[in-house]
Formats: sequence, structure tokens, C-alpha cells
Amino acid sequence: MNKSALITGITGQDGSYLAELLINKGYFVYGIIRPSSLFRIDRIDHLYSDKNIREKKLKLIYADLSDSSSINKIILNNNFDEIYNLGAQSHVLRSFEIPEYTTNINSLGAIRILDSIKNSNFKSKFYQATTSECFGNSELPFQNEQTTFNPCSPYGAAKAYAYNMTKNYIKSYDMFATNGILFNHESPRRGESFVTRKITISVSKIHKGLQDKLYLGNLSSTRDWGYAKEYVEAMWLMMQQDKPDDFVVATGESHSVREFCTESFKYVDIDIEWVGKKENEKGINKKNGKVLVEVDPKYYRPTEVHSLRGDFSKAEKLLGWKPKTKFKDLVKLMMKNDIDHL
Ligand code: NAP
Ligand code: G4F
Repeated sequence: MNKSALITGITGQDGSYLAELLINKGYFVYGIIRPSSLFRIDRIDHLYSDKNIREKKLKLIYADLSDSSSINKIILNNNFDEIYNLGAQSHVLRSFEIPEYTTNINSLGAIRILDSIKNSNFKSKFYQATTSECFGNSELPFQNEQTTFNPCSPYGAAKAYAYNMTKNYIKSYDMFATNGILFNHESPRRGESFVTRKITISVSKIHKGLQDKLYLGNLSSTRDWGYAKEYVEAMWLMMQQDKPDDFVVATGESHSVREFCTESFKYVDIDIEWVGKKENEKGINKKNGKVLVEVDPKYYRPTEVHSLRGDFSKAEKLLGWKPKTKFKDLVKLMMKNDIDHL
């Protein structure tokens, strides 16, 4: 019989790629969507508008991670083989503005699911979307499964709590639950307020004469950026193991926000020269001296994770997973998408 899976956050970047992957593998996918005044399912519209998929392979269910009654109803009444908890308030800067809400969804949301599985008659496997943001400012050059968590945002702290509770449920109730500790992963489906997509959309608009300038926050922070479509394969592989375990998923490379900008402008044949320091730093078009990038401190965070770089060797050894798309190719594929779709 075909397997079934429940995805929270199916309308998000990762949820949409995971739904595609599982449907292609023959799963019946149930996806949780939030009630809202508009039916916005842009990222999975190509799946939902396919009659064959909608009728035989995909069911969307209204629920909210803040509402245990809706979560219980779904989990107690369905024998899912796998449950992927990808739903979250996933924006780090925003988590400083709405810390209580972020904790409710990102910490308690996970517990609501774990407890429902515990109370159900089923043995559904559970995947928790843990994040490299939990490491905070680690002094190690690479972070792996052994690196201590030291979160420095409400988002990171809330995710660290969910990570710990996931481990607690494994030990206490002999559940299959796994933490995927994923480093930043991007794609043409990335939310437009995350830095990579903000850059690729703005550079595309500047190229087409639709925008003058791009305003950013900290240009010097570095991230380990991979391709989201490949990262959901690692999630699935983690759930196919005999025993639950935690895995870091990353590329092992780290690049600055400044480099991401430079590379994006290169795609449209603009050479950027960086002049000035901190909030006075500017990105200038070498050819004509026009200022194309400026810093706006409103994008600074109260506390910043300055640098992240992941060691994915455990995932490579035990899951046979490794990243294929590296930094420059990721920038290219995001730039191509935004130029083509503007
Ligand atoms: P995303 O694009 O922001 O998607 C978040 C999803 O969560 C959306 O479907 C959103 O629904 C849903 N959601 C938000 N609040 C909810 C609530 N109260 N109840 C139910 N669903 C809710 O995030 P992503 O980039 O795909 O990331 C997926 C997961 O991985 C998140 O948990 C994120 O924290 C984690 N993560 C992401 C990265 C990364 O680099 N992308 C790295 C590590 C971990 P709406 O569409 O209705 O808003
Ligand atoms: O794109 P970001 O907002 O991603 P961030 O904060 O690293 O979080 C993402 O990755 C996490 C994994 O480590 C996920 F768990 C989380 O859900 C999310 O997907 O910011 C990246 C960097 C930061 O250092 C930020 O300060 O870019 C810097 N930045 C500079 N200017 C900016 C901007 N970030 C945003 N969003 N907008 C700017 O204008």
C-alpha cells in the first residue's frame, strides 16, 4: 500500500518541494493550511490544480499550529506513516518583534504534534525542522551534530526548545522522531523578505530599470547557503532510517551577504565595487559610478549570528546525501528565475 505523510507548512518553500518529492515517490500527502481571507497556495498551485493529484494524491486540511484541537483531530484520526513539521514563523528579524507568537508556533506547535502522536494509536514517524540558527555565534569553524546550541534570537531559542522536546519524546516514549538541523537553503520559491531572494528580485528590477537601489542590513554576515530542493531529499532520507537520529544538512561553504550581492549583479553584467565601512558602506557600479546598494540599519538585528558553516559529513556517511548545487550556481538559478518572471 502507498505511504501517507502529513506536512505542516506545505505552502512554504520547503513544504512545496517536499510535497512534490513525496507525491513523485507515490505517497498520499496531507497538507495543513491556515485559514485566511485569501486562498493563497501559490507554491503548490501547480500540484493542487492538477485534477489527478488533487483527487488521488493530495489533500489540504485547515488547521493551525497554535490550535491543539485542530492538530489533535488530524493526528488522532489518521494513520500517517510520516509527519513533517515544517510550519513555523520562520523569519529571524520578525521573531524579535513577535517573540511570544514565534514561541507559540515554533516551540509549542512541535509539542502539540509530538503529544498527539504519543496519544494516538499510531506509530507515525516525526520530522522536526531544526535550524542552524540554534548554534548562534559558535566559535568553531564548522558546526555539526555535536556543536553546542547557543541561540541568540527568539526564533533560534524557540527552535532549540522544540529540538530538545523532540529528543525528550524519543527517550520518554520510544518514538521515531528526528531533528534535521538544516543550514540556510534558498530557491526561486524563497520568501521575498529573506536576504537572498530580496537581492535577486532587486537586482533583476535594477537591471530592468524598475528599481534604483537596494537597501540591506548587515553585509558582512556569512551563511552556508544551499538549494532547498536538494535539502528536502535529506529530510526524506532521515525518515527512512531504522533508528531516529539528528543530521546536519549544509554545503560546507560560507559566503557573505556582500558576496551574494556581487555575484547577483555579475549575472546581469554589472561589476560592483564596495566602498566605505559599516552603515556607510555602498555598492557602486564600477562602469558609471552609480550607487546601487546602500545600508539601512533598520535591517540590523538586536543580536546577529555573524557566521554559519555546516559539516554535513554524518549525512553523507549515513544517508548518502551531499549537496550538488554550490553557491555560484544557486545565485545563477535564482537570478535566472527572477529575470524570467519579472
Ligand atoms: P517558510 O517558507 O516561511 O514556510 C513556513 C510555513 O509555515 C508556511 O507554509 C506557513 O504558512 C506555515 N505556518 C506559519 N505559521 C503557521 C501556523 N501558525 N500554523 C500552521 N502553519 C503555519 O519556511 P521554509 O523556508 O519553507 O522553512 C521550513 C521550515 O524549516 C521552517 O520551520 C523553518 O523554520 C525551518 N528552517 C528553514 C531553513 C531555511 O533556510 N529555509 C533552515 C532551517 C530550518 P503560510 O503560507 O500560511 O504563511
Ligand atoms: O535571509 P535571512 O533573513 O536568513 P537567516 O536570518 O539566516 O534565517 C534563515 O535561515 C535560518 C537557518 O540558519 C532559518 F532557520 C530561518 O528560518 C531563515 O530561513 O538573513 C541572512 C543574513 C543575516 O545575517 C541578516 O542580518 O542576511 C543579513 N541581512 C542583511 N540585510 C539581511 C538583510 N537579512 C534580511 N532578511 N534582509 C535584509 O535586508
